[in-house]
Amino acid sequence: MKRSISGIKPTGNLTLGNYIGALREFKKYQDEYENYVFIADLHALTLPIDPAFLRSNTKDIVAFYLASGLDINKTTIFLQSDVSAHSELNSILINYLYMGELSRMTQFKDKSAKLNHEAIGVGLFAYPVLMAADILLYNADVVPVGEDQQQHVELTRDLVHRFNTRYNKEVFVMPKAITPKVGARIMSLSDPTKKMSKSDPKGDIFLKDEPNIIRKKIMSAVTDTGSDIIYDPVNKPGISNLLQIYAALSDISIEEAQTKFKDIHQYGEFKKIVADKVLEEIIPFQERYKAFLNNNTINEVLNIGKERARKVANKTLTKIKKTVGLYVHE
Ligand code: ATP
Ligand code: LTN
Repeated sequence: MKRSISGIKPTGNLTLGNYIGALREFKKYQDEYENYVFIADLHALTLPIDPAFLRSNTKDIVAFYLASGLDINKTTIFLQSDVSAHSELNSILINYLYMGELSRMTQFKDKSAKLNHEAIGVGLFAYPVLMAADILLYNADVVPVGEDQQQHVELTRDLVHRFNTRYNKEVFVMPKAITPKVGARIMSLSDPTKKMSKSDPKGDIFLKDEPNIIRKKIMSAVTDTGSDIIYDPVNKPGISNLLQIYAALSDISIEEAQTKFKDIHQYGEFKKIVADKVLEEIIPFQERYKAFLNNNTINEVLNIGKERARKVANKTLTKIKKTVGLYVHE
C-alpha cells in the first residue's frame, strides 16, 4: 500500500482554510493509502508561542482530526515531538540543504519579514529541513497539502534527488505533493487578496467560531463591484473566494458552482447560500469535535499513534544512519 503523510502545526486556532485545504482532504486518503497524520508541534516553536496555548491547541487538533472522520484503524495520528527520529533525521538532513535554497522559501520570506532581522530564529529558517525529515521518515509517496506548502515539498524532492544521487541508491522514496482540486488556497474574507491564515488572523473563519458568528462573517465578507457571481480571482477576488468555498464543500467544480448561481444577481442572496453550506458542514463537525475533546480519548489515540509511528520512523532512521556512515551497533 502506498503511504500518505501530512500535518498541521498548532500555531493558532484552526480556520476554514485549514479545514478545506487540509483536514477534509486527509480523510480522503485513509482508504487508499497507509495514512499518517500528525501534529507538527516542533514546527510550532519556530515563532514565539505561549506554552499553555500550544498544549491546548495540540489537543484541539487531535479532536479536530477525529471529528473530520480520521479513523485510527486506518490512520496513524501522532505528535511530531513524540517520535524523536524526526529531530534526529533533522540533524542529519540539515547538512544536505543549502542556505540559498532555504532563504528563497516564500514562507520564510513572509514570516521573517515581520520580524526584527536580529531575532529571526534558526528554526524558522530551517523549517523545511524538519519538514523533509517528517516526510522521508515514512517513505511517503504522497503529501496532501494546501498550495502554500507545495514549495516545501518541492524542496524535499530536490533533497531526495541530491541524496539518492550522492549515495548512488534509492535511499529515499520520492514524495509528491497533492493539493485539493478546489480550495487549495482559501482567502481572507476581509482581504481576499491574502491567504486565510491562522497565525495572522484577518477575516478568518475559525472552526471554533459560534455558528451565528460564522454566518455574520460570511454575510459581511468583502465583495467586489457588480452583481454577477463569476469566478474571476483578479477582478472579483471576494466573490471568487466564496465560490471556491462553496464548490469545495459541495465537492463540485468551480464551473459547476458558477452555473448554479448564474441566475442570482444579488451578492446578499449568494452569501446566504454560501453561509448555509458552510454551517451545514461545520455544525455537526463542531459537535463531533466537542464530543472527542470531552471523552478522554485524546491521550489514548496519541499513545497508539506514537508506537506505530516510532516503529516505521526508527527503521528508516537506522537505514539512513548506515547510509551516511554513522556507526550503528546493537
Ligand atoms: P500559519 O498561519 O501558522 O502559517 P496556516 O494557517 O497557514 O498556519 P498550516 O499549519 O501552515 O496553517 O497549514 C496546515 C495545512 O492547511 C497545510 O496543508 C496548509 O497548506 C493548509 N492551509 C492553510 N491555510 C490554508 C488556506 N487558506 N487554504 C487552503 N489550505 C490552507
Ligand atoms: N509545514 C506544514 C506542516 C507540516 C507538514 C509536514 C505537512 C510539517 N511537516 C510534513 C506535510 C508533511 C504546514 O505548515 N502546514
